[in-house]
Amino acid sequence: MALLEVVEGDITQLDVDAIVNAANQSLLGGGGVDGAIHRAAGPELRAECRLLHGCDTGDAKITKGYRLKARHVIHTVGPVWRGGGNQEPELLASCYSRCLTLAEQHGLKSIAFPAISTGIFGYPKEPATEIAVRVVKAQAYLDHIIFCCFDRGTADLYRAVIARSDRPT
Ligand code: AR6
Repeated sequence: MALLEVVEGDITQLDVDAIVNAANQSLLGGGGVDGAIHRAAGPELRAECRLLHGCDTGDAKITKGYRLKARHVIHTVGPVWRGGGNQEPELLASCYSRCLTLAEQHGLKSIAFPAISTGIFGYPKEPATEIAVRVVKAQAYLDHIIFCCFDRGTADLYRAVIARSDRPT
């Protein structure tokens, strides 16, 4: 069972094998955590992303980490929240599982996730957190998984959802 950790702070500062970027389909940068990662990694990241020709919602692609402490960035495209009846839960779960699969395929043992889709893309935080915790707990390859939360409220929510998921049903 991997170590599951909740960290409050800026994902660009983490020293892990890969940080996950909550990107958009262009993979060419944006606001939120995407903007922060591109600023911290430097222009080489955008240059590599340009070669990837975008990414579908629910899928993920990997690049190097350039000026980041993290060795890689796994870019995933979460769903835009449109009320919940448009495959949003399945697509969000697919983001987490595609990131974990890519990490495994590249032999990576530690990964940090932001709260994908819960900022600009508007996914409600609690159901998004439940999906993140469920998918991550089902994986068996990585040693260390961090949920990197930008604020205290999000970190508290992750801790509560993890505690709930640890209780026998
Ligand atoms: N470290 C950790 N978490 C962060 C950071 C950071 N440096 N900055 C923001 N967050 P968002 P989305 C949190 O909007 O909803 C971009 O323009 C933030 O508080 O970054 O998937 C892309 O290009 C929130 O909890 O991503 C897309 O167009 C979480 O990260 C679009 O936004 C995700 O918020 C993607 O929207």
